[in-house]
Amino acid sequence: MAIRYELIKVCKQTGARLGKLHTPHGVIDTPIFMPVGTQATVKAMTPEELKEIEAQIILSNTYHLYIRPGHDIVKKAGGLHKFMNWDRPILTDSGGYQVFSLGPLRKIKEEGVEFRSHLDGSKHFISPEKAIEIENALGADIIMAFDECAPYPADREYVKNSLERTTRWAKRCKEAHKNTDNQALFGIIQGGMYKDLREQSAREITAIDLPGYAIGGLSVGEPKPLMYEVLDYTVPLMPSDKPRYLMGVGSPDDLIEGVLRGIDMFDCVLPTRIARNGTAFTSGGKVVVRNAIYQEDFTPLDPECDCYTCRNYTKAYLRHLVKCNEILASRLLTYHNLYFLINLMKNVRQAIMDDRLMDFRNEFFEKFGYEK
Ligand code: PRF
Ligand code: ZN
Repeated sequence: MAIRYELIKVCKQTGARLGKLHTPHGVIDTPIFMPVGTQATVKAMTPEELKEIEAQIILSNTYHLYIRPGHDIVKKAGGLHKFMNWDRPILTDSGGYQVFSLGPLRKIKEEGVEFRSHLDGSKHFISPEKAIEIENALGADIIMAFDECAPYPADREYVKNSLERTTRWAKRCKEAHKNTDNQALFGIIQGGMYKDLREQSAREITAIDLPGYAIGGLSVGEPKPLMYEVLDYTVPLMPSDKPRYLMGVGSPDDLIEGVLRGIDMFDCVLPTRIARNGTAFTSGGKVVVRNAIYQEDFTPLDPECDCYTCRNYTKAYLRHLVKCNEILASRLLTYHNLYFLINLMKNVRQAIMDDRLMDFRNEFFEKFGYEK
């Protein structure tokens, strides 16, 4: 077994879980937020900086690394960890989601997905077996099954077919995955926004014995209350002795709402992406740094934040960098946003330890400016 989930305690106020995930590259505290490093780099951050902000695990993408530089090259480099100089845990997403996002560039068949590269239009085919072959070559600690994420909205018939195919593909992934001692394969539950289909998918996917399970197909444009409702009835169908991962979710409110419902792992491009367009998460809510009101604001981005950016720079300076399109703006804002979410999760874990996660949620929402 590549990984082991250790349940530390359950919050008496909410039922949220505090745990540890033991992996070949170290132990992860859960609930955890995983920064996204799509192309074997968390954009604008060195691995040393990621360690400074106490990132414990990062996510990378099978599709992108397959297209460029090619998984054979990464394998020759000694695997993804060595290639990118990151010695802590890595999770690779299977490429299912990325390939499906290509829209007209792809064709779904029972055997797999035919698509054209977003770079040069060249033709490729990824099957569940191929996805696992690529993920085995990359060598991440946790690898995701090749799934299909239905769009939102989608009709029942479409979602049912797609979730049933996802089940068949998950079985093929398990069959193809040989490196089980070093890499843990997670299954992905689909089923769109339909209760009975989520139940069917959860039943089918968790019947395949795997070291962890994820919920896919959420945060695809549906209203937040609908996502929370799907979590309300899906998470209880997942085994409590294994990690539960909510894919592609990472706004501060969604992280807290997800943990409240029993989720242990999250990833999202949101903090790094909005940093690069000049937006910061702060304890008082989102700050659009470019805004003219910060022209002469010589206070830190977030007075309550202890990160390198907030200890050393003012909003006026950051605004100047953003307006000039300076690389440092991206670096400093990415550093802060990731620090903010990692610190938020640290506080969430402490609140679970102290049996006060609901109080923490309410205080956080009040300050951040979310509606209760
Ligand atoms: N499947 C996979 N990766 C994903 C998703 C999914 O459904 C999502 C959905 N938000 C994000 N990333 N394989
Ligand atoms: Zn900061």
